[in-house]
Amino acid sequence: MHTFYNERHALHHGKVEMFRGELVPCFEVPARADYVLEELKRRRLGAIDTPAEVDEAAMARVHASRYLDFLAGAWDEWVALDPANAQRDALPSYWPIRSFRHDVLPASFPARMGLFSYDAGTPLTAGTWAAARAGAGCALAAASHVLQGERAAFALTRPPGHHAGADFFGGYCFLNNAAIAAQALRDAGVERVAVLDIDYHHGNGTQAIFYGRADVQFTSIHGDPHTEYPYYLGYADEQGAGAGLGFNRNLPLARGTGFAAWREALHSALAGIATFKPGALVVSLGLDTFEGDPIAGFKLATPDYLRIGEDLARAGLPTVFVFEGGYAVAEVGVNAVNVLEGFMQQAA
Ligand code: OKP
Ligand code: ZN
Repeated sequence: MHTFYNERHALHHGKVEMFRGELVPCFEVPARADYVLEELKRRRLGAIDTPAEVDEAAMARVHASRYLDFLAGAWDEWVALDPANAQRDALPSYWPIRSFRHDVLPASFPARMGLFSYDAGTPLTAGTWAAARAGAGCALAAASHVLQGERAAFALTRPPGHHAGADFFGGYCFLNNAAIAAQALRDAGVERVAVLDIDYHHGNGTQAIFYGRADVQFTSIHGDPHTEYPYYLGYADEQGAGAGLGFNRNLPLARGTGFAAWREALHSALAGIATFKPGALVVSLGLDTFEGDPIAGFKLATPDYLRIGEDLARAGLPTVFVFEGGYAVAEVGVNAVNVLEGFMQQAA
């Protein structure tokens, strides 16, 4: 399987995230991608390419222009507030919840940080924009590769993307790589695209982007939002709206769920995807379902990821894998590559 990777991911390196009243070291670190890359090479999974510049127009098919403009200038605005900010990550402190206006773009940078975000755990750094754009470029290149007739491709992206909405960041995510890939597949003529999100956390951004649409079906297996991040979305009764009604499916599972029950949910998800008869599948590939993950609660073991890859291959669809979460850093490479290798062996 072909991998698309850009070393610019490492330009996004947050120092701290707000957690329970204190600033703690970031879980989403560059080493995550390094471990996956090393494992891909060690197991000779296939060619590893770095795409050329990202197609801005493809990003703008998913994200609002005022949000992209904000991201492009955010670091410079942060440093302009105080030169000493160059040594600090930018984190939001204010959010316009119910009863506040969202149409006015405040001149204040901190106010705009809050307008375009939903948590204090997602630091914006000097290299965030460059890294996120490079990641989106990898997702687009993987989609192109599949459009050219390849069975599958892998976008090794970070920061992750599935929590990012059309105009907001959060959950370590800035640009929604999976949504950008799905939209590119649609724009290239694939009539129906399925997105399957198997990260531990509900892909609230991806869901929101496609919630009103019947041409992109979103399915997610994740920790029950009653207790798990992102808390405010990901419930089973969210089935889509308007034309999109019936094209959104959430399969929340209790914290502590092991592989047998998780795999039943996967089979149910794949059955629903088959009914949709998509022309392509985008997998938001989070590995934080692993039993050793420091911020998640399922109990999948390393060999289980081979089975997941095999099950995904049995869907028989052209498949774009997009890397999302997974914070047991030393194990994330083996677990990710197990999915890809299981897929390849079953697809062969
Ligand atoms: C991103 B992805 C830990 C609290 C959780 C947000 C989790 C974002 C996960 N300090 N903070 O879905 O893997
Ligand atoms: Zn996650």
